[in-house]
Amino acid sequence: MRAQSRGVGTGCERSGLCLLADFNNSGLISIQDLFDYLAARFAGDFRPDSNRSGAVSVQDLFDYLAAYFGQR
Ligand SMILES: [Ca+2]
Repeated sequence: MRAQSRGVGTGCERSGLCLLADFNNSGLISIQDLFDYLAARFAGDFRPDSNRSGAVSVQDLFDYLAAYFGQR
């Protein structure tokens, strides 16, 4: 699915215009986004804070999966 992202490094993740499921800001939602999300999560990165609560919890994983499978 084509996302509304403008690509890596464009700052769309800060503007809120990116789709949550397009974790790597490639402009596409693919299985690589899921892998990148999980890799970041297990690396202790802050980006998997899908619901922007300020902490990474299991709810973030559920929220990301809902976005991923909902293509949003
Ligand atoms: Ca992507």
